Amino acid sequence: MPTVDATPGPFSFDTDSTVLLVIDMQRDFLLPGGFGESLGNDVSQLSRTIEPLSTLMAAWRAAGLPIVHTREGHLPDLSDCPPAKLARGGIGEQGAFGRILVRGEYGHDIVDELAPVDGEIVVDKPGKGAFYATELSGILDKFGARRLIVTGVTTEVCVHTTVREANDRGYDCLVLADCVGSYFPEFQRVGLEMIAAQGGIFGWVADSPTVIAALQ
Ligand code: C5J
Repeated sequence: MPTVDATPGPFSFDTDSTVLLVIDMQRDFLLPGGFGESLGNDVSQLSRTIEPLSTLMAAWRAAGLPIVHTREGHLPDLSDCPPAKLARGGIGEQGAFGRILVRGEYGHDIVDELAPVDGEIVVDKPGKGAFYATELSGILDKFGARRLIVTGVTTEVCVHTTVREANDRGYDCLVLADCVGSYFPEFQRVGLEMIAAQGGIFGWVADSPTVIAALQ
């Protein structure tokens, strides 16, 4: 069984029950000119994850293992947008890459470098967590998943919300520090520490090269 040197301790995973989850690697969060940058954020803090994640995805695909992607966004009429999120503004407004976080718009889709390949599942989610109002649980059941390798953005928002709930649902989650990103370096550091604190209160943390090495 592949084993990764992780914090707070080794993380072992069966290749037939582990899914690579890629959270919200969307143009509007990652690209200069997108929604994230329009809020004053430094998108380079997120885009640094693209290269290591692309390398990991290639190794994961070469091993024949499943990848599930998520995208945060809404129906064009915004009827699925949680009211508090809608009230804060931005969602559905015209941005540089189309209507912000609306399905079908250019900015809502995944960056070119990490585009899903044929057969990979993309879960559209209206909330921060990937389980809320989505079919993710059933998809993971079909894969027989018990463990998740978690990547994507942003560390303290959609990654944290998803990993916390996944942990409650019984999945062991390994979060890859070089493949998750926050606009705020302090949130990145503390967000990762929070996952693995107290003996791994809701997960494990490692870097992607250790996972790739474990797959060899
Ligand atoms: C945010 C996300 N940060 N994918 N979304 O609004 O983390």
